[in-house]
Amino acid sequence: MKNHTALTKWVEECTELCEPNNIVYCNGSGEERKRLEREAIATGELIQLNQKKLPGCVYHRTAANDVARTEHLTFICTSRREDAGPTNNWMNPEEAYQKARDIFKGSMKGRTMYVVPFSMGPIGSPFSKFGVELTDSIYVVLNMRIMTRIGRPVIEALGNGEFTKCLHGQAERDINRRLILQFPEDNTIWSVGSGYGGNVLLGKKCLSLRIASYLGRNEGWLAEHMLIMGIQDPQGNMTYLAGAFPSACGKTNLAMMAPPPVLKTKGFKVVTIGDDIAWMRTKEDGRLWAINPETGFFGVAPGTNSKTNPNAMATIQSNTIYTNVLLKPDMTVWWEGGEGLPPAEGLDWEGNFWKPGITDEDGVLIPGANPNSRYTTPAAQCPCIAEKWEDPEGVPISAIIVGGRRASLMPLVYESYNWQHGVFLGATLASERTAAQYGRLGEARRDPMAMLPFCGYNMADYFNQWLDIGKKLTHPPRIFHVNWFRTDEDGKFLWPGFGENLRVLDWIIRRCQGAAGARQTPIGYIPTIDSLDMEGLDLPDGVMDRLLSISARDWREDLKETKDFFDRFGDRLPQEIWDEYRALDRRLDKD
Ligand code: O2Y
Ligand code: MN
Repeated sequence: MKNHTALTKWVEECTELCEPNNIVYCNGSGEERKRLEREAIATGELIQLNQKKLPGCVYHRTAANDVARTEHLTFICTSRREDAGPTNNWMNPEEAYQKARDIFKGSMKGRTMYVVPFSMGPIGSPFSKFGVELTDSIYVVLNMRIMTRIGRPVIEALGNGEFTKCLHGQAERDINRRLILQFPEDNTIWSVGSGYGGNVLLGKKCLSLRIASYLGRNEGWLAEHMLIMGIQDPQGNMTYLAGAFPSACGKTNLAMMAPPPVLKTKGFKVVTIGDDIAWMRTKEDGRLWAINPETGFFGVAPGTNSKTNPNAMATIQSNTIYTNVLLKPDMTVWWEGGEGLPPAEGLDWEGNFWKPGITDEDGVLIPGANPNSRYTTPAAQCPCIAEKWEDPEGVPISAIIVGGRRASLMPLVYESYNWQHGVFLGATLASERTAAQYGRLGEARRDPMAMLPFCGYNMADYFNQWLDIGKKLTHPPRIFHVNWFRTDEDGKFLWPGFGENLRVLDWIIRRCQGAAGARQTPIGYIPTIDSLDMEGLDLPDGVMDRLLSISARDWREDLKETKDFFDRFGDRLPQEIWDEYRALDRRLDKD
């Protein structure tokens, strides 16, 4: 590592700024993991869990003000504001470096700075990118070794080559002195003042989405907030799908879904390639190929149990880092919506005594686990991990699915007319906020391709990038929109979701094979009722009709919001997107 002159110089500069007492170059070995865990357990940064019941698992709590990504403190720092676009927070690079420098200055005094070389994507794959994260947090190092490929093999492959410079410091972990800064023009990330999740595991959202989307634009590929899964049909054909869903829409559950018994008996099998990020390239065969650049899952714990996600439950039984969940007296863990009944007592995510029904001074129930508590777990341990999940060539994508939480408007599933119309579906994607997110509950937030918080450049140019990629594809994936969250008058979900979603994916796959029926509507192709395999699922009469219905009046209302959103991009919005907008308007008028 010390032979890489640019790397050495940068480590020296960061050392001068942060003033750590020690520098440790990580080699990624098992020995190193054990040593770091021991050190962190000794200082209380980590708590060792019950090694009989949860071998290799540890527990961590973050500061109470540091439990989720902080979008309002996240900036794209480009020389020109318009290159970040109207949907990103922007800061001038010089100002951003100066502000962060003031917080980083001397912040690692008395601490160790770890140097973590990592690869996003299999080492040696044409898709992959290198990064080096400097951090003063053992928790971050241990998470990075699960979520990415780290250490000696990376350094050997990196040689003297390009890498993303990622500097992370916890500093005071004060929300008023926290900044998550992406400098796409410098291939650099600076994150200071946080110790949690997407803010600090810099290979994830910061590199694999914000920086990578910018690199992808310049190099002609796509970095997307998408799961990748494979579905084997009863004839034995494997079809790969990529899916963009905003945070809190169940991407991990979908990526690892267990087929319902009837479909399993028929021979359906689901395999997982990734649950959060897809890097996609066109190849000479005219198809779109994708890899998951990560090696682990950083999943939300609450709501995860052996009914909602048996594969995730099996994965997290060993070698997992649990963050901000409830700690049980037997040194195992629990969370709301988790396995079995709540324990009689425990320590909550803030370390306070907890028992079921305990309330605060205003009578509000106190949860045992933070709603955004997480597990970090190796993908290789997942029982349904795909054989090809680390294939350096990736997998060919036949269908792209986009979807959000919509109580009304959006049918269960519909298919776009073609690639350009599909890009319009992605560009107009919206999702209603849940209690776990900032903003007004139930309000639909526009979240194009689920990339709103993650696009490293102007989203108008991003739509153009999608259109350009389409021009290179002779066999483009078909693009679909799904909505698992449509409700009745009482707010109850009409569709059972989870494993039953496979019925919709089966229809999507058969559409790709030209073998499923559909009716043409103003918004796209909607399944005919008899084209979905509903065997073994007895929904009340009329429910399927409601799930597949559309209201031209509601769609016209929605078009007004789409226009307001698109107007924000001014002249930069591609003409093709306006063409699709007008074509939909016309089709709705004719209806
Ligand atoms: O709150 C955080 O820091 C994590 S956010 C996250 C983690 C894993 C996968 N996706 C997300 C997301 O917000 O999309
Ligand atoms: Mn995500």
